[in-house]
Amino acid sequence: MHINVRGTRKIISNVSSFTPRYEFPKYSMPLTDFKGHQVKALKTFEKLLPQMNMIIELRDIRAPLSTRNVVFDRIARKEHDVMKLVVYTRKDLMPGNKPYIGKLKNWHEELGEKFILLDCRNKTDVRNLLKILEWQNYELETNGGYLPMGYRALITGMPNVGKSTLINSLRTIFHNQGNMGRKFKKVAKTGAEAGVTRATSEVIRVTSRNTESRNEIYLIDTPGIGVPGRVSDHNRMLGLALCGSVKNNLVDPIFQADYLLYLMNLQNLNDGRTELYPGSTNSPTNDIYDVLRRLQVNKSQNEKSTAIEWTNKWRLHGKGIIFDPEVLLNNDEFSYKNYVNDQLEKLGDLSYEGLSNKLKGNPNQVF
Ligand SMILES: Nc1nc2c(ncn2[C@@H]2O[C@H](COP(=O)(O)OP(=O)(O)OP(=O)(O)O)[C@@H](O)[C@H]2O)c(=O)[nH]1
Ligand SMILES: [Mg+2]
Repeated sequence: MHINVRGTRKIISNVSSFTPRYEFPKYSMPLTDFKGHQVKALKTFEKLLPQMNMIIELRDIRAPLSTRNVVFDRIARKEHDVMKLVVYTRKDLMPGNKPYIGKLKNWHEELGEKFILLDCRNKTDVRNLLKILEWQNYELETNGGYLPMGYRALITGMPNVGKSTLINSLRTIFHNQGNMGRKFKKVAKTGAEAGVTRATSEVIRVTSRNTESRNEIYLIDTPGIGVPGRVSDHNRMLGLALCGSVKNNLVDPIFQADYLLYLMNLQNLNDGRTELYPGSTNSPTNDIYDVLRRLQVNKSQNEKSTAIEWTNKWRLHGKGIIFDPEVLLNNDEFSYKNYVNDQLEKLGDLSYEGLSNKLKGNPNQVF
């Protein structure tokens, strides 16, 4: 692997002797958080897909590779007519650098995938998504006529990426247009940890018939689907823990904090001006215990509680951090298409019986 570190010395001139780690150790941890209710949801998806006009797959903009689940590609493979749109969530926490978005554009062009970015809680962003759905609906209606079951979109994605929040926001727009009377309440339960939605929802209406369209638009909320162990690895598990896509108590908080430090030091190669942790620009370190000491505000805090507080802060509000080292390493040989094909190959055939049987043994085993 060739790692391009051009310009490093110039950017961090005052700490020219510091070299970040280019690899992260493989600490002992479970490599998956795949659950029984997710197998059930996958079976439901297969049944629902023929009725769908669009699949919307949500991914976290801070971890575009780790939150890309090839299980969804496998399921959609037979449904060539269903349009797919990738929605990167947490735009509000996105690194503010243009090259990053340029990289994403190139990646998605390689695969012919369409994507948009949004903050699921932001009305303007969510309205823009609604406009896309309305446009697709209009196109279908003009070409094929009336859809008796309405225009239907399945909202999918890994756990905690914002699926239910997005549906609630779309529903709020619908409500504010005066379509739902006074008794409006959130339709989908949301929460800051993985696995809040446990079952596939009934259809949720987000537009009404109007002069332009007779087809109403419906969404279906789904439980987040994790990756089976065979398409996971240590780095991915740590990245998913940092964005909240697996239960965060599954991975030791010190490992998570150390991984965050590893990523921050790599990120500083590209932009050494941001103080990502105390002393990251003037006295960077690869020693997590050193960082935890710098973060401790009083003596009553121990290393573990400091690590939990620090990683939680970045998971929920940390702006500008990227959780996938492949994005930060500037490896000239990295190809998104090859990455996805490699994941599909590792996944092999999706046998629900196989997945269910293995889950009966040990929920966190590698399979
Ligand atoms: N900063 C930020 N937070 C978001 C965004 N979208 C969702 N969240 C937060 O992320 C957390 C998870 O949101 P949910 O909507 O419950 O996620 P989900 O994908 O439905 O999760 P599961 O049902 O567990 O699969 C909540 O605390 C939301 O407030 C976003 O665009 N930006
Ligand atoms: Mg949900």
